[in-house]
This record gives sequence, C-alpha cells and structure tokens, in this order.
Amino acid sequence: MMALIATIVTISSLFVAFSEGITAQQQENVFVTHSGAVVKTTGDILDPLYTASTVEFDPMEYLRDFNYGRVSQLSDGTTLREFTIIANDDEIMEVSTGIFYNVWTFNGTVPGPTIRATEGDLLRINFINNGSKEHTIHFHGIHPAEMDGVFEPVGGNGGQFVYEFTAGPVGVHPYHCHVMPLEEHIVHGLYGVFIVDPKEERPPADEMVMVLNGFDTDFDTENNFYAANTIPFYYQHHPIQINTDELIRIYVVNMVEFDPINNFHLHGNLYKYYPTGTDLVPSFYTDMITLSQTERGIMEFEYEYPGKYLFHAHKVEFSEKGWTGIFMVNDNEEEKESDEYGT
Ligand SMILES: [Cu+2]
Repeated sequence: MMALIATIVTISSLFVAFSEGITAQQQENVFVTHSGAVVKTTGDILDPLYTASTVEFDPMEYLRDFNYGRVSQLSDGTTLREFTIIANDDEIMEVSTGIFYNVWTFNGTVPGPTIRATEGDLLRINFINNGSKEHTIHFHGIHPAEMDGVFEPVGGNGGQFVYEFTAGPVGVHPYHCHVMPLEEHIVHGLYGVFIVDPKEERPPADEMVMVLNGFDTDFDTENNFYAANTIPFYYQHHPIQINTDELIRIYVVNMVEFDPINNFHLHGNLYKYYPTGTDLVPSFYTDMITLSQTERGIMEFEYEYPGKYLFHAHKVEFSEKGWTGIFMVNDNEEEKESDEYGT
C-alpha cells in the first residue's frame, strides 16, 4: 500500500513539473466571441471563434434602429424616401458561439435594415445585387405588379433595379428575396422589416423590432438555432432595458422557415395585439400569439412592477435552442418625480 502511494506521489510530482514545462513553452491563443469577449487559452481551439470575415451584427443596435431613408419633397408635396439596398451572398457570420454560417445579406446584416415610411410616401429603393446569384426584393403590401420583385430577377455581380411605389397599407410588413429556390434564398437571411406608419402617428412609445428567425446550419431542412433578431439567447445574456409605466411597442415578424408555426409569450404581463398592424384598434389582449410564416403584428404593453421578465417561444424546443430573452424593467425615475411633485 505504502509503495503504491509513493508511486502515485512520484508520478504526480513528475506530472506537475512536466506540465509546468509545457505551460512555459506554450503561447496563449487569443480569440473573440460574437459578444465581443476576448478569451485566451493555451488549449487547442477546435472551433476558432473569430475570423476576419465575420459579419458584425449587434442585436441591441438592430432592435431600435429605424431607417427612414433620404427624405425630399416632390413638387406636389409628396414625401419621397430613397433607400439603397445591396445584396450579398458570400459573407460568413458567427450565428452562434463557434458556428459559422454563410449568410446572404441585405446591407450586410440579417435581418436587413428596417425600412420605415408614412402611408402615402413615395418609396424609391435602389437595389444593387453584389452577390453571385440572382436576387430580388419582394415587399409585402400594395404596389404595381412590376414592383413585386418576383418576375424581374436581378443578376449578380452588380445588377441593379429600382423599386418605386407608394407606401401602404399602414402596418408592419416583411420584405424578402423572391428568387427560386425561395426557401434557400430566405433561410440564408435575405429578409427584413418594412413599417408603414399611419399619417396620424401612434402614441409615443419605446419602439422595437423583433424578427423571429432560425438557422439550418447542417442543411437538413430543420432549424438548429432559433432567435429573436438572429443571435440565439442574445437578449437573455443582454436583457433589454425598459421602464415601468412606459408604453412599449414591438413590431414582430415571424421569418422562421421549415417549422409551420412560431409563437411569442410574455411573462408577468399581457399585451394588446394588432395583427399585421393594419388596424389602430387592437384585436386581442393576450400573453401569447401564434404566427405562421411571415405572419406579423404589433404588440403594446406597459409593466407596472420593476424586475426581470422572460419573453420567449412557448414552443419549448425553440426557446431551448435560442429564442428567449429578458426585459429588465427599471423603476421609471421620471414618473416617480412627477408623482412626487404632483405634475
Ligand atoms: Cu435571393
């Protein structure tokens, strides 16, 4: 027994000495995760987490980023909004830690920019296809047939097309590429959100866009990851900061392919829901909506109590694969002060 212990002690001390020698000789590798954290390790990196070609995407920035275009006035008083949208299909993005995927992008991101206009504005979208395949932009909404982005595929390597139509109807609509095979062009990321505001504005609110999406990273026509705004679990690790007694308005669009339905459950609260956002009177007061492909709407709510509240797909498979987030509800200091002074 003593001999055995002595042998173990000898081997252990040899190992300590030997491993110290290895450590001294090894260089630390530095890599960056999608959240921007810098990680150092002397171990093998089986899945290098950073490459120069990684598409930068910040779900927190995307959340409240609305693109109103270059605005000018026509002689008849109509507001003209001009946008430039560039398609690409050769970029690589880290869609989840260590998972790199060939995203097809509008203006370099998935989803593309959130385009926003008021009902009746004239939209001019200068589309440039810098990809290697044919692409288009098909807007949901009302417009002439030749502006529908279906029968006029735009060639790659610099092909151009100008989409021009009047914004309408009021609501939240998706836009996406409509080239065949459609599923392939959509699931790689060629989609975004198009908001048409009513002429008489909705009440002021903390406004956000959430695109519910997924990624089939092993090409078996089943999604491996799900998210609100592309990066799985992002808003769980980076809770969305909101205030008590403040109106929150979310433009939500379901772009998940392969799975017939998605849904949106809010904790500790209920929301008013306007399907497609086309009516100014809500249709439901609920904590749960179900959405099929490209189904969308506007949610409005206020939190009375501060604290941490989950929002997620009640389809548990989706939430466990990334479609989950947190609202961090902070005490509304402004409201408190105005209460104290009775203003
Ligand atoms: Cu396409």
